[in-house]
Amino acid sequence: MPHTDTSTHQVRGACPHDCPDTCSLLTTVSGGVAIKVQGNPAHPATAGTLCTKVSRYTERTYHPDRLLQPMKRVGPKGSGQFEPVAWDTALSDIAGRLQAIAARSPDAAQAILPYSYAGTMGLVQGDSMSARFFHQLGASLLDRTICASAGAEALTHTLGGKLGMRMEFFTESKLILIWGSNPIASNLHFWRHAQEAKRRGARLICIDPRRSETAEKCHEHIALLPGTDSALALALMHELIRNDWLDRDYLAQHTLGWDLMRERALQWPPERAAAVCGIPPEQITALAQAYGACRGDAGPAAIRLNYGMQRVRGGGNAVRLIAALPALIGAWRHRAGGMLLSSSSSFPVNRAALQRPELLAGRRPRTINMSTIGDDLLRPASTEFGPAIEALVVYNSNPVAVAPDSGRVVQGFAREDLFTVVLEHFQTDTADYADYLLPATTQLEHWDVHAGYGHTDALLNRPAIAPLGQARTNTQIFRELAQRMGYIGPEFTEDDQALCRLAYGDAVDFAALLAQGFAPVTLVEAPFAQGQFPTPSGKCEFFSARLAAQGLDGLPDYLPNYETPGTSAAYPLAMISPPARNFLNSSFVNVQSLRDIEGEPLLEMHAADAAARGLADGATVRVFNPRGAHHCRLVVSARARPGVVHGLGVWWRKFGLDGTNVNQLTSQHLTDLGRAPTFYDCLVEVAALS
Ligand SMILES: Nc1nc2c(c(=O)[nH]1)N[C@H]1C(S)=C(S)[C@@H](COP(=O)(O)OP(=O)(O)OC[C@H]3O[C@@H](n4cnc5c(=O)[nH]c(N)nc54)[C@H](O)[C@@H]3O)O[C@H]1N2
Ligand SMILES: Nc1nc2c(c(=O)[nH]1)N[C@H]1C(S)=C(S)[C@@H](COP(=O)(O)OP(=O)(O)OC[C@H]3O[C@@H](n4cnc5c(=O)[nH]c(N)nc54)[C@H](O)[C@@H]3O)O[C@H]1N2
Ligand SMILES: [Mo]
Repeated sequence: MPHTDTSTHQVRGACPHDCPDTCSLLTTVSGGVAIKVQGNPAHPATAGTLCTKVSRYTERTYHPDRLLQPMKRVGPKGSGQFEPVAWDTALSDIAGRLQAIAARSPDAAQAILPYSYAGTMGLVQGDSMSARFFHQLGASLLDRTICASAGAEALTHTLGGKLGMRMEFFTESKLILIWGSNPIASNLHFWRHAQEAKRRGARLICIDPRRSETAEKCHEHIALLPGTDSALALALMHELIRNDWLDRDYLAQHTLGWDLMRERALQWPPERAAAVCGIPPEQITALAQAYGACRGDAGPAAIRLNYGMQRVRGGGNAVRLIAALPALIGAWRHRAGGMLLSSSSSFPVNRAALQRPELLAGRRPRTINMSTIGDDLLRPASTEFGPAIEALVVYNSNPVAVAPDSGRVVQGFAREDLFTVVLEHFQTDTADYADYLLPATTQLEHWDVHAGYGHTDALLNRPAIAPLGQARTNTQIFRELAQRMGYIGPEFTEDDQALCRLAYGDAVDFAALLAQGFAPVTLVEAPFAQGQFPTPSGKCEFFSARLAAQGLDGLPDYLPNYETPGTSAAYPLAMISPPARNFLNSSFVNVQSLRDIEGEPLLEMHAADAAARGLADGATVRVFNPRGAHHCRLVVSARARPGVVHGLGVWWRKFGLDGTNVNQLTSQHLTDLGRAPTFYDCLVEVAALS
């Protein structure tokens, strides 16, 4: 039917992407078609601006390659050949396949694995009806470690949760350490506050192996080797102690284990750390002086820590040490002092109401770590592992592109005996391996409610347009699967608006969400000014009895990378693979206007490393290590320091020169805390492609 609706109106929504900014969106709809997506000027954290990616949201939504009907595999596994199939046929067949596995024995459903991450951060389309469905089924549980769990666990064991400074108060800080974070690319709305602080006279110091877009705009850049942040933090403590730049009163009242921490830090003079970090010792002493000078009225000093620095073996310990620094100088006394990695514990989300874990009814399915999906898909049945994985249902994630050690991941997905269902917007690298590929709605087409991990406002997303083609919401797909499986409880028929209301219950004003699209959660301004850390001791825990009880070191320490620069003659270069600015993990890689900006998969390398290998700028190179090889374009760049190369991610493999991306090189080793991947702990060699 042709559209008869010719009106133009604006709909309030929320950006669904995995980014600390969680913007409030205004979508202009004309004649039933979304014609523009803008930042909501009424939302203080968004302030009317969006990143380049999300301002292209209509290009993504109406992309000619959008999946608009269910598809069934016709070619060999992985060939990406499909034919259209009716929804009813697809859903009945999928339900039948899952039921046949589950029917074999009381715990046979563990052979089914749901695999999802944060393609949408929406609490409803993220994991609500899907979780209910898999709980009722008794499928394997998923350990969602791929991004943030090392840092999350570290914060919990130090400060008591994913809590910290409020983003807007960074404008009042006198010194801002931007540590393992590239806000211009990945946290744009924070950068606004940092710039305002700079205008008011604050000093900005960036700690990052790469001379990022952000690093080049700070007053100083400390280009340490990847995975050496703990050594730097210990040496900072050393200098603060040696010079007595301490807030002794704060340490005495509000911290636990200071004597032990002090003793350990005193083993780290700047010269020792400098050798580990690959930087001059003077840079460390100057940093300590700047930080120490911010005690009392001369401050406050703030740290914007981000996830980039925890993707290495010792990532958890590094976050523990950095999160402990503000206590040494009493920075938490001020609302503009302290640190922020994630604010997500500030949100009173009722996950149990959304996900209904009680549907497990006493069963205890095993948990599979999403970061080792490569190995786990290839594991045979055993008493330790349980049954081999026989069926995989993927939604909100693109593991074939984003999970580490893709050679193994691809081998697993290519198993002819694996039954794979993928819910997607596009035929991604993962979708290529589907047996059934189901078209999902985008954020413009469904209801959702959001928490964030940068600012502290809850958001509501109203649908702006009707679902395109035959696309269905994730929730609707799981409601219909549940019905075909014979799950008749009322929890399997609840609609999306009801689920939106459940997410916060009475903890957030839903009327405000409906009226303006966002509502702040209630918080104090300076969370730890009087201590009151939500740890077991109520203090900032240098020493964690909980970690010690697990047989781990109760005190944080420097743990060298699994693949430490300088330890391998064959693979002398450390490779990190932070995001390309115009992609969001592997999302947007297929949006032409954004891919045109990024060009092609690139490897940034310092001129000295290029010269030593006889490589010229623009050469096609082979990047390799024992796990595999990846071909891409070399950029000889001042962004790289000697010994470190940057393979900007996360490209779709199918857009790569040789059908791979950087994850062909990354490993399945896990972090010290949180069982997270170690994407930036990766040695490689680079050669011309002959
Ligand atoms: N444009 C864009 N924005 C994004 C994303 C995206 O893909 N694109 N991804 C989103 C997601 S899911 C996340 S988790 C966040 C990620 O954003 P961040 O948490 O900021 O993490 P990264 O971008 O991985 O890395 C940040 C910086 O850390 C540096 N780094 C790498 N290794 C080390 C190290 O060992 N020590 C130190 N000190 N620095 C290191 C990198 O060079 C990079 O410049 O951003 C979100 N925002
Ligand atoms: N080498 C390297 N690898 C990395 C990283 C890195 O820095 N370097 N970063 C890591 C990090 S921090 C993260 S968070 C992970 C991210 O990995 P993922 O969470 O897998 O994120 P994306 O690659 O963006 O893929 C999300 C997919 O979900 C789909 N999607 C979005 N909304 C919906 C929806 O409503 N319904 C359905 N069914 N699908 C939807 C999108 O189309 C997209 O294909 O990647 C990790 N991988
Ligand atoms: Mo992430």
